[in-house]
Formats: sequence, C-alpha cells, structure tokens
Amino acid sequence: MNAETLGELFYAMLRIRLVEERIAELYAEQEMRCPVHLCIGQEAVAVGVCANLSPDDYVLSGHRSHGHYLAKGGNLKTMLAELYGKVTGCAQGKGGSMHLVDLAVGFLGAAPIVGSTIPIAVGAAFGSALRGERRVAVAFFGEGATEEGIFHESLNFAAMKKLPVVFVCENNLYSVYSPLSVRQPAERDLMAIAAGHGVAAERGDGNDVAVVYALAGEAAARARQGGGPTLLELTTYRWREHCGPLYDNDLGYRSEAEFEGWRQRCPVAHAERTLGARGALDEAEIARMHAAIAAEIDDAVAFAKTSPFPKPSALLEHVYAQ
Ligand SMILES: Cc1ncc(C[n+]2csc(CCOP(=O)(O)OP(=O)(O)O)c2C)c(N)n1
Ligand SMILES: [Mg+2]
Repeated sequence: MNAETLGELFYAMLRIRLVEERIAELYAEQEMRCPVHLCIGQEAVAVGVCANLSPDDYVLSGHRSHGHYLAKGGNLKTMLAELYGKVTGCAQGKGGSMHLVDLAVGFLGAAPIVGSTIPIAVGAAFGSALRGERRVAVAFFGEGATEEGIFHESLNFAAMKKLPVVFVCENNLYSVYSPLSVRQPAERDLMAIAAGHGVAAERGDGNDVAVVYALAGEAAARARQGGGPTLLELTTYRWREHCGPLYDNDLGYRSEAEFEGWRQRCPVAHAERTLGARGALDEAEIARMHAAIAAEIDDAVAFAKTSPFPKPSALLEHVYAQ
C-alpha cells in the first residue's frame, strides 16, 4: 500500500479512536444517557472496508456502530448530538448510540438486535441489483451474529441471487462475557460455512488496515462485477468493556495477559509505525493530526451539548401506531 493511502487510513482510524476516547471521558458526566459500545481496538476493520466504498454504497451496522458510521462518512456532529439525545441528532435524538443513521452518505442504519441488519443489507443489495446499479451493500456484524439463523438465510439468499453484498464479520472472540469456546464447537470453520452456502470467503488480520483494505477491495470489486457476495472474517479485539466506557478485565472472563497481547497489536499504532519507518510520518505531523481532530471533536461536542432536546410532542412522531 502506498504511503498516501496508508496515511489517509491512519488518520481515519486515529479520528475514530479519539472520538471514542472523548465519549468515554465525557460519559461520566451522565449527560449521554444511552448505552455505548465502543470499538476502540477494532478501528482497522471499519476504516479498511469503508475506504473501498463510495457514498452511493450502503452500510449497515449493529450495536458497536460508531466506527462504521464515521468511516462511511457519517456526520460527527449529528452523531454526538444523537448520543446526547438532542433533536439535532442523526435520529432526531430518539435512537442513541445504537441507532445511528446518515442516509446522505449511504449509512442506512445501525440496530442493536444482533444479526438484524444482515438481511437489510441483503435487501439493499437486492434493490441495487434489480435497478441495475450494482451499488455494494456491506453488513458489519460481530461473530456472535454468525450463530443466528438469519445469518445463514441471508448468505443463502445473497448467493442464490448473486447479490453485491460484503458480509463483514468482526471476530473479536467474545460475545459479551462468553468466549468462542463456550459458544461454538472447536471444529466450526466460518470459511467452510460460507463455502457451504456458495459464498466466497476470506479470513484476515483485522488489526492490519492494509490487509483489511486489500481483502475488502477484492470483495467490493467482485460485488460490482456481478460476481456475488463475499464473507470476510476479520480477527480483532475489543479493548473496553462490552458496553460502557470502562475496562472490565477484573471480571475474570478474559485474562490480563490476553488483553495486553492484543493491545500490543493496536491497529492505530501499527499503521503509525509503518508510516514512520517509511519516513512518511513524523512527530510534528502526528501532533498536528491530534490537534486538528481534537478541535473537530470540541466543535461537535459543543454542538451536541448546546442543541435542544426534542419537544415532548415529537414523542409520537415516526411511530407505527398513535
Ligand atoms: C438477538 C439478540 N440477542 C441478544 C442480544 C444482547 N446482546 C447485545 S450485544 C451482544 C453480543 C454480541 O456479540 P458479537 O456479535 O460478537 O458482537 P461484539 O459485541 O463482540 O462486537 C448480545 C448478546 C441482542 N442485542 N440481540
Ligand atoms: Mg464478538
């Protein structure tokens, strides 16, 4: 990967990291009243995949959605306003962190019912194919979602219709506190499962943004050329607690040594080291990036905090039944 592209991907990852660290910091003020599932440690997947997409392409996400939303070009101000429950939020303050949406950039939405948005991505791709557009639809989900029936139905249908979908499984080894070993038989192989459904599949290091970018590039090209769906399994690791701004290794469901091992494999630091070794990034440039991102976040937080809450009369708007 050339240094210019890697530099752009590094900036996008750093931005997501700093946004989420700010959310974690501000969360204690108890002004953000929605649950937050942070993707710190997993930024390379969102960034490496979305760098292959245009605003016309579609993305769907789940409960851990901030990185996907920002990587797809979602508006930071309206995202933070949404977390603060404000009327200027991307879901008018009614959705919170787990219901982000930005149609202007093809972020069709996030929803926290595990697996629920996978078939919506397939439907978006079906629509795209019927209209002869070949827009790509990407579904981001955790490995927990691959244990649900809807995942298999979606792969089957997408393969049947040769739809332009990329299924992106972020395998971070845990579903809340449950490791893979208590949820899936050791022999279970997602690559073989995809093959069984007639879906092309690749596995790769989800903490190396260049690897993610290359795999997603092939998958998106296949989709655009009418070659049908691809499943990507990208291995990564969540640093913070499943839900919330803190760390929870003290609970004992995973070891400090395992956590440290993954922290050494930080996707942001990895890209920074690679760029540094090539002479494409120095301390001064890194400091400029931090300052620019901090200023952008300051602005967005101020916007969110000073925006009004929705009026009580808005409560019954956008619902199916009055
Ligand atoms: C259908 C459904 N079952 C259970 C839950 C509760 N829940 C929320 S997140 C989560 C863990 C999902 O794990 P995974 O898909 O691996 O994503 P990760 O949190 O690791 O990113 C669970 C069980 C839910 N939201 N929806
Ligand atoms: Mg998981």
